[in-house]
Amino acid sequence: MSVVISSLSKDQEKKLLSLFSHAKLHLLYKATVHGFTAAAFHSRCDKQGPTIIVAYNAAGFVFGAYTSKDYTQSGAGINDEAAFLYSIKDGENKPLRVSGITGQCAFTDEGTGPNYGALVFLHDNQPAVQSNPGTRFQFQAAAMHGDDLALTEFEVYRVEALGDLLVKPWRIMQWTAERKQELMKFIQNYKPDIKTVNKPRVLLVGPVGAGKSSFFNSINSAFRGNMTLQAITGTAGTSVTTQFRMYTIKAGKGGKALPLILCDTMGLEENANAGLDIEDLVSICKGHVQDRYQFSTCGSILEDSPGYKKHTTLNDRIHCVVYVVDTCKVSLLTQKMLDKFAAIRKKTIQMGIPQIVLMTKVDEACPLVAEDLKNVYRSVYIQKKAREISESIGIPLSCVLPVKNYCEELGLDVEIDTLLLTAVEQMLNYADNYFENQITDNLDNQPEMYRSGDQFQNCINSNE
Ligand SMILES: Nc1nc2c(ncn2[C@@H]2O[C@H](COP(=O)(O)OP(=O)(O)OP(=O)(O)O)[C@@H](O)[C@H]2O)c(=O)[nH]1
Ligand SMILES: [Mg+2]
Repeated sequence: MSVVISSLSKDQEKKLLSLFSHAKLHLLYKATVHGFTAAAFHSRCDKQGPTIIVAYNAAGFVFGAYTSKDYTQSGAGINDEAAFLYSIKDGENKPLRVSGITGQCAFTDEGTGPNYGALVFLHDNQPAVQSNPGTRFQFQAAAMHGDDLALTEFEVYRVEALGDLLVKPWRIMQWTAERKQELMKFIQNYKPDIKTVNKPRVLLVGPVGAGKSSFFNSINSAFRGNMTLQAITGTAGTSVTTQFRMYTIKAGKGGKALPLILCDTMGLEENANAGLDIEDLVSICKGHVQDRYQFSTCGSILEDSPGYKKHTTLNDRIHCVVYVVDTCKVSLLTQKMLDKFAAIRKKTIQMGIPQIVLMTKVDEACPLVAEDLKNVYRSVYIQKKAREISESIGIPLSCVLPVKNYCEELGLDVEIDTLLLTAVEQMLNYADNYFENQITDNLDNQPEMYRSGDQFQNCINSNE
């Protein structure tokens, strides 16, 4: 099968792409190969989503039409505010871009060649265009196509958005200093619903280099008010973190410890005997592994191993598991790694622990987010990655939280903090769900478990 090659020069393609914010072109149809007929056009271009027509003439013009809508041969006039006609002429830097006349439809979706009123392509199933400036689109014929209506080539490309911004963010955030303060207050004043737990324990699990240790450092920095590097971070072939660490965070230097323990682990590796061991992870979740336990590649922690805690209470257990994943690598997760996630998920579900996904490095993943972190919930690319990871790990999209860790900054940033603290808020909310389940399970046996006088106690009393 021969490969169909685009007739666009590098310069023409660059100019064409400059009409979009971040897009990729996929050639669908080329008339000199597939035929200058409406039928050939429809067989390859119908129901392809956003497309752009690229017509060439001997006068050196490359011109055509973009629509964000499907061609379906419905016979109807199609309204499309995003549609435009354009022209690129050799020697001119900026493409001509013509929007539709307000209130008029962009094209007639019929079985003929694409009919934009002012430009009708493949007119009479010929390598020709009919030009009627003023019908739906207004332009100077000489500027659009140099009055040369015979086509030397005619192509249609699918336009795939790479990193466009959604008009409406898929999650609403307030990026203000007040919101950051509100989140800090919520975290500082948080109290588990259950008496027997002092501080919820949140476990960070994920592939090597995903940003687990950096997340702790970032939260620590946000509360300390300056950059901290308590956990060692960086890149190496294997996990930089080799010890199990349980970190407490202080509200300011010398301040009170927050009601939260972030547990950092060695990175996951896809090979069976490398990286964090699943049996170790189960022991951690059950509270048997003590702070600073040195992970071993020779085997999992045993009852008589140093650092093994035999007798545990609910307080020692993990109350929320956070899968930390690098956004740039979401599509690159191998089946072996996904299988590891699935095995961990199965164990944590059995233990009834809530789970969420932290998608780190959103700044590296999308240039629009690197430019402005407030774009994180407007970036089509980040949304796509969040959906992808939600599906591949099997965790609802509502439990996927994109973040940017501190890695090169010298000072704090309200927007970075807001995103990070929102993730912690969610972790505490999910830990609460775990406690609520414990309370329900123990309702008849241990009523003294509840924190008296709080909202939850009132709720239980009113149901009695
Ligand atoms: N740009 C960017 N870099 C990040 C982000 N988070 C982490 N990094 C960088 O990614 C690298 C790895 O981060 P770590 O926090 O050490 O990753 P880890 O998951 O603890 O890795 P192991 O302990 O080796 O398993 C470091 O160089 C960090 O600076 C982020 O959100 N954005
Ligand atoms: Mg680490």
